[in-house]
Amino acid sequence: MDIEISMKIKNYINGEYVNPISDNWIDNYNPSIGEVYGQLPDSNSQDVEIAYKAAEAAFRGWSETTLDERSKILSKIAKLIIAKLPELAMAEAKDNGKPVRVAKSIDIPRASANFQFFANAITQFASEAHESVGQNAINFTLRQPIGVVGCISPWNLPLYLFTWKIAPAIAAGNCVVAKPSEITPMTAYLLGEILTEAGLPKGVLNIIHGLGTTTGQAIVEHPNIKAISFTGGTKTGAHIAKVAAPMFKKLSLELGGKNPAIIFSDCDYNEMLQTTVRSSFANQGQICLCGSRIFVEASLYQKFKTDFIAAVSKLKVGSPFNNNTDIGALVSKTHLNKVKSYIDKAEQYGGNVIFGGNIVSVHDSEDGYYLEPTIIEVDDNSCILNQDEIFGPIVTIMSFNDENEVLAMANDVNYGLSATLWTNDLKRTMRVSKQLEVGIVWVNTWLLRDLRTPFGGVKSSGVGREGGFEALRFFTEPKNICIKYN
Ligand code: TXE
Repeated sequence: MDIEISMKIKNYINGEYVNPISDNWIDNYNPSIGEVYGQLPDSNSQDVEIAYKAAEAAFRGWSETTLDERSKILSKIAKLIIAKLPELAMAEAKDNGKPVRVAKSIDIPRASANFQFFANAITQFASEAHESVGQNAINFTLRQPIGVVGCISPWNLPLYLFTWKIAPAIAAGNCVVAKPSEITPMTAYLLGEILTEAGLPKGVLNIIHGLGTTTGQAIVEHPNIKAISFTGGTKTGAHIAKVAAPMFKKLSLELGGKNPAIIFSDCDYNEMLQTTVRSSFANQGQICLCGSRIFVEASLYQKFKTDFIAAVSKLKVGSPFNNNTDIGALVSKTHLNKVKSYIDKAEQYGGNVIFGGNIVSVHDSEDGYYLEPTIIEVDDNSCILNQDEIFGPIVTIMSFNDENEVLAMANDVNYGLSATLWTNDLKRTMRVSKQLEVGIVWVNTWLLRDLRTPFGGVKSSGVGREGGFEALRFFTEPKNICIKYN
């Protein structure tokens, strides 16, 4: 695994690394220094067709491979990811700008866990039988793999989210044409050699690189790719839904979030404070689950404001390769500009920047895309700062007076992915959790993940659920078989 050289990433099709047909390439940036360090294929619909054909040819064999054999191969992939953890973590940090410490402790272990989890889950996945009593018939449900499916993933948690889709897809017996984000293609590229080493049959998983509007679009438009699992922006998700709907494709869309963190004065204060710093700024705030709207009960508000600023001021912005760094580089110059534009217009949008807000110049990495963690005080939840998904190291804080008021504000947004609730009142926990319009509620914690649970959102945060058997249900087609027996 050589990631040091300036290199050309290749597509991984039918178990081989290949150049794009057009021989067109896209520059790949290292956001921590703002420089091009390699290139990736600018694949087109011909490349997608070749990948599709390889997947189609592999499908019968793979779908008939025993669960035990599939499970063993997935486990082997999981082990090889761990064996190559240091190189993969370095590659992720270089490609994405995230602290290598975070890639080592979160991204890469989770990519491995995704394969290990579905290696186990597929051996436990079962379907239902219904005896039609009095009619001498038994119905049972076959859950068959769909065929060739498409998986498209974003740049914020590159290998973590890429594998979150492809592991259940192949565990369930499908073959895959997958596209990582063109902004962070490196670890998906490196996965190719792991798949080969693990003995995954050729064609089962094909990894194509390129732009969303060409490569991604070609996957979504392909008439025989029958299901699309997508994680990314809400606008892109809406576009994909529009393209896929007339072809009646199965769709799973995990989109943006604008998640409330609701803090009641009876919470465990220190734990809440520590976790809220993390839920605000982990991964430079570039996680769809980050709590970007913080609502604090009025009686606690001033204390929280003071302590939160003090805690955030201790976060170190710096090179992803420095072990003390808490906040690395944002993923791209375009993204940095987008995030910064909200800070520049904060006042016009009804906010007051009370901490941070500036671009940071990091020694020896002056052209990298660094931004201070930023806290903006607002007093109206309907302001743009509380309505748009900014997806960077920015949070807003505001106070509330009672439960009904905060519930109304938490729900008054287009998104509905997750919410965090801080309270020790059990009755309130249940009342509020039931009324929050989201797919996930964390109470007195954040981003505590059990891979068996349904994962996804409502409203503009998406359609469908990933995780556990939900993912295996998505990647299979149920067929009812009714047998009359007399
Ligand atoms: O994502 P895109 P972008 C949010 C975040 C961010 C915004 C835009 O707010 O600022 O989305 O980010 C592929 N057909 N999230 O523009 O474009 C693309 O190549 C098929 C939230 O970078 O949605 C990439 O592989 N595919 C999010 C993937 O879609 C297409 C994580 C995601 O990129 C396509 C990232 C098309 N027409 C951004 N156009 C989350 N939910 O975690 C693009 N793609």
